[in-house]
Amino acid sequence: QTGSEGGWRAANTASFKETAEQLGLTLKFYDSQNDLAKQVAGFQQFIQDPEVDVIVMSPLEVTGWDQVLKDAQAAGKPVILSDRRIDGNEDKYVTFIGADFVEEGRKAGLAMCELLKDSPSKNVWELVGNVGAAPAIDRGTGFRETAEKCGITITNSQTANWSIKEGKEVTEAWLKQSKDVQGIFGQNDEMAFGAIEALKEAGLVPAQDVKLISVDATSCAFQAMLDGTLNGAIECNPLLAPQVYEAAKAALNGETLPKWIPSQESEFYM
Ligand code: GZL
Repeated sequence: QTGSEGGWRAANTASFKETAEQLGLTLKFYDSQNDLAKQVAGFQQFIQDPEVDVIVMSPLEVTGWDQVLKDAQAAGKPVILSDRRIDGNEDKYVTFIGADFVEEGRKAGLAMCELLKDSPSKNVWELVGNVGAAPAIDRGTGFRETAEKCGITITNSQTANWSIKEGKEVTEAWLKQSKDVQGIFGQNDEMAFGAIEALKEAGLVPAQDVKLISVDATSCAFQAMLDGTLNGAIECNPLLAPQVYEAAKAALNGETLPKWIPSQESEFYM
């Protein structure tokens, strides 16, 4: 697992632990503490571990996997990517089970266009996840595809590493430079929550003076929409374990699977 950076990750980890128990599987869990070198080391540990039959990974970044995937293949251990994709190496993993992050970005852009349709100015700030992570790269791509079509200008974009703390710090710094912002796109809920705190402290009314859209739709996002501080949340489904364990069983039975099994998701508005 990547680590424990927020609500989405907690739900994703719970899905794996609870479903393993229900299915009578032995789950060995390695927390990479959001450190790529640690995640590679954990991967190698599982390759060496004679009790491990299948390796499931949520890759922190899209690159850095060539060697360990070769080693896993040589060791005859099927690899399943959960949650996040990687670049290339399609012949070295069984399947990727996770969301279409580009589509999530497109949906966020369309939602922001709708929120700003009567606004003469359409300056939007983007809080980006971990640099190098598939959801960060792809949500940014999708958002630009649709937001720029309705006249939105992204006047600030910077990583806040999926966290409330950095989402607040980055937004505070931007507000010191200018308050000419009509929307903020948080690539996950936690960074949007940080922005909401910063807006309030700067005397701006979140979801009114400045519209906010985030991705994940964790329970806290629903609370923020009920509180009237978040305009909308694009769902990213963390409950992937049932599909992943099904794919693991199929892989051990020598079945061929599609290279990508998209997770099912929707969007929710205040
Ligand atoms: C998305 C997942 C992302 C979430 C963030 O599938 O990888 O990682 O959107 C989490 O909240 O940090």
